Amino acid sequence: MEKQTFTVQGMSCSHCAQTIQDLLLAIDGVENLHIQLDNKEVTIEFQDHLTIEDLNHQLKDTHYQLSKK
Ligand SMILES: [Cu+2]
Repeated sequence: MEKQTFTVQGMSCSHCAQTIQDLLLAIDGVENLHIQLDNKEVTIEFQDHLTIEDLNHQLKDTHYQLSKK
């Protein structure tokens, strides 16, 4: 299990945060997450087989993007 914090580009309000949370939690292997809207960050607990590319693939139809801190 990995626990990593990413910067979230494009997240500006609680609606964004909810959308991002729903999309990321729908990924098989994402176990838990915590969004800090003020810092534009998300901390994600996920299975080792997942990469940041997998996480961003789930966001590909949105204007949100994760980047490593
Ligand atoms: Cu928003």
